[in-house]
Amino acid sequence: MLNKLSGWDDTIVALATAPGMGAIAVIRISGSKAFSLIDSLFPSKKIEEQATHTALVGMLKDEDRLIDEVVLTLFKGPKSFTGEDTIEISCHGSTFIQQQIIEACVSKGARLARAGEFTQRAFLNGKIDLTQAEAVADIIASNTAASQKAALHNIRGGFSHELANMREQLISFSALIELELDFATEDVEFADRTQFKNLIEKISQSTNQLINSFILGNVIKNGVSVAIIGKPNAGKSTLLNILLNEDRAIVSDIAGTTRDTIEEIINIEGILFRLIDTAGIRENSGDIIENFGIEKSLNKMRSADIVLYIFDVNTESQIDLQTQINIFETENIKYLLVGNKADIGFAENKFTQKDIQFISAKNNNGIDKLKETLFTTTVHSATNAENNIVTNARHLESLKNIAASLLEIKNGLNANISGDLLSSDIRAALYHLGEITGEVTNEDKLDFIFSKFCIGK
Ligand SMILES: Nc1nc2c(ncn2[C@@H]2O[C@H](COP(=O)(O)OP(=O)(O)OP(=O)(O)O)[C@@H](O)[C@H]2O)c(=O)[nH]1
Ligand SMILES: [Mg+2]
Repeated sequence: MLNKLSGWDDTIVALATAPGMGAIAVIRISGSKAFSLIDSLFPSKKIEEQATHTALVGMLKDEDRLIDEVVLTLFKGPKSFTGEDTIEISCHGSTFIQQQIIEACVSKGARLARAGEFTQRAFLNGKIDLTQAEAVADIIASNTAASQKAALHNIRGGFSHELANMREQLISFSALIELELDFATEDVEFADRTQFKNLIEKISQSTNQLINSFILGNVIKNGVSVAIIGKPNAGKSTLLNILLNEDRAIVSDIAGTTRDTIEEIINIEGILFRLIDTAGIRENSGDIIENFGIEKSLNKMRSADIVLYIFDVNTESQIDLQTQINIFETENIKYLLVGNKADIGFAENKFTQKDIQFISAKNNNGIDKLKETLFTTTVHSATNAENNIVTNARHLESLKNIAASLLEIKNGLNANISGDLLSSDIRAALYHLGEITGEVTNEDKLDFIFSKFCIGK
């Protein structure tokens, strides 16, 4: 597979740090010519005679022209991230110097790296598997503690270990079944069917757990959308402001103040929550613009991950509240009930519904508890579990295919089908397992996966 990729033998160069000016910048060069190439730009030491994992300080020169004083860090293949000879040049952070160094490398025979090409080489050289490569992209993109934690776990191979385990067990059974086929005339059974059934059951459970973890994985990666919904004047905008800790939305006692939706992000314990303040919902307000706003509120209500239904405890009737709950239930919308304006005296037993969070948005009462409930209902305690979490849609697709193949195997075992049919189902499951870690993949797919990286990674 390796030599089919175009430009695979080239020595590549790219800026590894963020573009723009900084105190220092790092430029990375990888490939068979990395050492000889830098040798021609670094007169003070013979690079090729240095030990791996050493750092050298000296002047970088293109012929007679001085470029910068730099620190070179040398990594000889295969003991490098890419598995090839690699040099990292730490230079002064001016964009001019960065460009000069990259140009000098290109003039000596390097090529500019494509997005993700360093990580792609690490994968192709067997240094990491695909899930780990994709975790590199995730960790660069992670913007909360929780998403960083999930990506780090995958980079260390947590997810791959679980898959490798499944694969090994399936392969050993598949080998026994294939062996039976060689002795087909003698009607022997090397592979204990009951044991095999148990194994398939166990693997199905792990697969399903991983599939379910995607919902959580998605929350960690992309955050949770929260629509604040309610009648006009219920206190939606007041709640948004207090959650954000700033006067973001206009608050007034005029019903129908908020017309358009307002979206802002807060971070609760490392998870991003996208709060959406909406126009108060009432039956035909008679105002065209307000009606547009109401229409938008209803759409937000249906597309959000969770709805905060906020009502004024003094004016909401028990029946109205129940009608609203029924709508959520029939439309399968996840919701929390928030009784606002609890600072004005009212009898809590006015409502028979359970799990109402009573708050005063105006006086900042019950808000911390509300945040906590919002967090636990959407993220639940699993974020801290050491379970593997699937955050990648490509992995989810393969896992679903694995689950389907496992079901075929299970049905086959129950129907006592012949060994050769069974073994083709096992091969299908193994194929999809390999798809995730990259043992089975094609070039187009690889290019697609790595193109999502940034240059220099
Ligand atoms: N007493 C009391 N008044 C509140 C509380 N929260 C909001 N209010 C008042 O209720 C009125 C309406 O508040 P808003 O936040 O604008 O209500 P809204 O739900 O955004 O209203 P629309 O945008 O018109 O749909 C304002 O006068 C607020 O000061 C509360 O907890 N207690
Ligand atoms: Mg409002």
